[in-house]
Amino acid sequence: TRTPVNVTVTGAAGQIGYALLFRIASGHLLGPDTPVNLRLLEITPALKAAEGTAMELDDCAFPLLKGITITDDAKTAFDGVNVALLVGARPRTKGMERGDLLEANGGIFKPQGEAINAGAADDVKVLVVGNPANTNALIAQQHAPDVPRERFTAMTRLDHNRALSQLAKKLGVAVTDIQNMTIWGNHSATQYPDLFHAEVGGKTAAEAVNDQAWLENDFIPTVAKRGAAIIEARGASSAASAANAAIDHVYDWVNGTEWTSMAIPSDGSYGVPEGIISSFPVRTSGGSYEIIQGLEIDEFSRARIDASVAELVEERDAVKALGLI
Ligand code: NAX
Repeated sequence: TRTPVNVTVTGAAGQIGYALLFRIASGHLLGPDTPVNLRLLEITPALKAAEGTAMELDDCAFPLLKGITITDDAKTAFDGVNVALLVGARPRTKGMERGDLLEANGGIFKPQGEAINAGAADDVKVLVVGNPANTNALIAQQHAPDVPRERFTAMTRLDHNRALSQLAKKLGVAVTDIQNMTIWGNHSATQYPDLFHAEVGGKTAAEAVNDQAWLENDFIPTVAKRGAAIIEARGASSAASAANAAIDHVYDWVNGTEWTSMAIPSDGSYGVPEGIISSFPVRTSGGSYEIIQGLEIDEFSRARIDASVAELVEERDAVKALGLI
């Protein structure tokens, strides 16, 4: 029997947490042969709700679930952690300036980065879901100097999956008929879902669609603003689909895939300034990832990537000015 993997979920009592924990415990995060210990980190007032979720996890009698710890102490939550899913964050509320938002999140992701630095297992992998995800990941990373920097990633997999689904609908094909989808840049409205390298039936997706107006005026904004459309329709933000994307992100990172999208610390590839956490096309294998190199970037894609990267540079400069990194 294998040693259980320690998986920490922050914001465990939130709506993504509720959609995520049961899938982790049933084996969808790491596969059907890997037992897990769950660590639920919440703020003190939400501990009771987290206990309620833990009661339901017990009631599932999941064969792979070996233990549950519930805590409001980051040190306890991240002690020995192998997979850290940082979901809890401070949402933007009415009248809040960007500086306030970044500062509030700095107050969450700085101590969590420090706790990961202090206690995480050598093989720790971190996925930041809580928004602004890319910059929150950067803050946590900067406070965990002993952890290899590439272990800090942020989630653009939901955007990636949204792009697959929108394209499949447009072309009347299955999502499995599409290869090599990429989201570039920030998980925000400036993100760039790229159809010039995605492939369908031996053509690029852009060729298969053959409709630049749709690509520019329909596809890109639909993917980029899908979160707002979900809120409008559901009266609450994406939860199950976000949890599903987090599962996909970690599963593929651990188990390997030929091509997916992950926001990762830039090594300078494709003109993205080194150090910022930006989404790239990646290949994963043996628990690590590499940026897919050698793609030709035309003028249209260049401008879109540059715009999203410029936003990330601004966010980085803002958290630097606030003394958060
Ligand atoms: P909820 O408000 O339902 O849950 C958040 C939970 O985090 C709450 O239970 C809160 O008590 C907890 N929390 C706050 N501060 C904490 C701290 N310091 N330590 C531990 N827990 C803390 O939000 P939910 O809908 O679950 O969304 C969570 C985050 O995901 C938000 O920041 C949201 O913006 C972000 N999203 C990111 C997406 C992505 O693709 N990267 C998509 C979905 C989602 O919008």
